Amino acid sequence: MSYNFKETMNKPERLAPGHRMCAGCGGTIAVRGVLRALHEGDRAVVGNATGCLEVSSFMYPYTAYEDSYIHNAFENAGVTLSGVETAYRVMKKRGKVKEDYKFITFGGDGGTYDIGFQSLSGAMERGHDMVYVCYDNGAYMNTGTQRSSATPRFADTTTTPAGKVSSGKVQVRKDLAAIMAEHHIPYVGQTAFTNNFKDLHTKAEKAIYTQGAAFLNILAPCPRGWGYEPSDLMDICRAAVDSCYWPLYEVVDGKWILSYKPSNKLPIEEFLRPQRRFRHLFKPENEELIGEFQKEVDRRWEGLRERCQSLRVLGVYPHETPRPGAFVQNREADSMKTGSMLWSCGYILRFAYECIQHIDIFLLQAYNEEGCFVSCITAVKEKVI
Ligand SMILES: Cc1ncc(C[n+]2csc(CCOP(=O)(O)OP(=O)(O)O)c2C)c(N)n1
Ligand code: SF4
Ligand SMILES: [Mg+2]
Repeated sequence: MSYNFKETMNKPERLAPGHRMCAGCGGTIAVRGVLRALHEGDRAVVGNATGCLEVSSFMYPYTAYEDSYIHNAFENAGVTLSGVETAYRVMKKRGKVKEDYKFITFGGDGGTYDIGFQSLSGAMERGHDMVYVCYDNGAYMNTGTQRSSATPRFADTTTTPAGKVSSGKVQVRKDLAAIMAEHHIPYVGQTAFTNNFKDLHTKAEKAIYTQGAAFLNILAPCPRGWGYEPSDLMDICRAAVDSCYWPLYEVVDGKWILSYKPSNKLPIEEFLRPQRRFRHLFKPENEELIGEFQKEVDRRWEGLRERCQSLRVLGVYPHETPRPGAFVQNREADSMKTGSMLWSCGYILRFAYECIQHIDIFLLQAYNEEGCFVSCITAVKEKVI
């Protein structure tokens, strides 16, 4: 379904106001965004590992959740919801539950990358019909910004203080979305708050409505721990994505798909400079550390692009999911537009095959990421040449 910002934002809130998260907290925005992707009328059971989100949105007997909610320890957020989902399936089979439910667990990066990793891994591997959502603010924020395995290298945290003897965290961050993709589950998505929340909404909807286990990793900036003005949230997210520090991608049934390629890749300084946790990197004696940060970002970005192996197809369709009927109706208007979409080779061939059922000749030129012509696909009726 196409994305309508106004309609989406006007949906009734399932995380009610009145909770105690900080103003401008990325965690809350992530949760509201995911719950908004539930179709109206659908019920959900929400699980939540301990962390800022849990202590601030669920203080027994008060709750900010409109849906059923289970507070979990760090260690068992994944497994708790997998157990509930199993019980639900059994009760449904026996006719004891009539309604349809969705199962969504939220965890911070500390609770997900580190302490709850084993129960998350198990739940995903067993293939429960649930979504695990990590809101990644890159540290144990609730207890005072201690480093986690999601904390980026060189970040100043209370357990990796930058100063005379240290330049902040020593290690690079773990790539949890990639690790989850290696579980070969049906859906993995990595997203952030950009483009009017379209990427977040689309991926959350896919994750919730994909049958089987799904994992979402959401960049959730924390103004307190990162050290920036809450009003800069969207700029920080944009810089994270446009510098390729936080690439937007998904892995659908094992197929890696890049959701967005910046036309003008920003230097990493644009992401680092507005944040107090990286302030020390801008001292003259630390200049080379920014270069090291950049190298790591570039290395990972190249690796991701290789995994996605997508072709850029010029000539964009106004619809998110190309439909042959629409192609026929809009082909003239489309050919006037410029832009790009990233499609895999298999998808293009399938698309060509579908189109040719409706039109006589299908002609498509494919370009690689550098804009070089790669190949031309011509299809005449039911033959793809
Ligand atoms: C096993 C265990 N260790 C430590 C704690 C203390 N504790 C509560 S919240 C928290 C930080 C959670 O960090 P994260 O999961 O990243 O969520 P955030 O607070 O950043 O949103 C910690 C360490 C705990 N509750 N349980
Ligand atoms: S400390 Fe950070 S993560 Fe925690 S509620 Fe405040 S802004 Fe959100
Ligand atoms: Mg955290």
